[in-house]
Amino acid sequence: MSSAIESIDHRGLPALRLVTREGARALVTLFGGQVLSWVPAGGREWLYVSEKACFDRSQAIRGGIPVCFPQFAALGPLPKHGYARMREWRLDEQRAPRDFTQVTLSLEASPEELQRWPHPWRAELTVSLAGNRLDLELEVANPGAAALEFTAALHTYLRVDEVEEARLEGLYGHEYLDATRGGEVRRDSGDVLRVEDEVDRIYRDVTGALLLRDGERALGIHGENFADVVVWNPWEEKCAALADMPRDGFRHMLCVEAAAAARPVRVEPGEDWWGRQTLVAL
Ligand code: TA6
Repeated sequence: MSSAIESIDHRGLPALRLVTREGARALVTLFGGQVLSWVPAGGREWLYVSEKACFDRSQAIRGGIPVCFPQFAALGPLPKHGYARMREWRLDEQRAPRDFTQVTLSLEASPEELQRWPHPWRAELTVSLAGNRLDLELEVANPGAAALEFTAALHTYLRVDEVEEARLEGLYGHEYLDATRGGEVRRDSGDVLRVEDEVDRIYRDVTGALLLRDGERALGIHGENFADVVVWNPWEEKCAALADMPRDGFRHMLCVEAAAAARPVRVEPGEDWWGRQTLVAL
């Protein structure tokens, strides 16, 4: 098999199927610029998509890797998690040389969005698939005349067999804002993060790599230029309140997000910024 990119229809949405020579696969929808599936070569699916996710563009797709931009969560005046996850991205470039496949999508502020939030921006998302590795790079340019300030996240829904058995390593000792306690600042005790209740945290200034253990498999997670890591699991009650999640959905997902949330990113006129999340199946 050689590396390839195929344009397909996925549940009524235009999408791209990426494959590599070694057998890694990924699926990206143009709606949301959203990676919905990633199977590393010789491995199993690492992304969670809810079986009740909606694909009719009336709401964001629950799962995969939504792009939250130009606002993370409700940290500003825009709709929750910004505009990008509800917009149709454009395919700008695709490459499938021998050992990897890569697509670049782009999006810019619409006239209606500019009326509500008068800060022009242009975003590019590059998805690169190779062997056991998936890279997402978000680049944001400021074509305007004033500084652009935004928050953002790659809101990665990871699939786990049973979340109570999963272990997330690498956040020990980091301070976090606990959204389940009104944003209270707390610090981790314990060497691994276990999810046994609702978790909604912004870990600040995380520079090292994280390791997620899920049964016999493990995933390396690394962010660059995204200062924060958000960890989210809605747990039983909040999951039941989400119409696009099955009741036991929270047991099979854990969001580990590369984010710029605690402090906005500032981009001067004519400048740009990039941030990346890398997932490596081990
Ligand atoms: O990233 C965590 C978070 O901001 C949570 O507070 C939770 O609400 C989640 O995102 C999902 O948001 P959504 O709008 O997709 O339901």
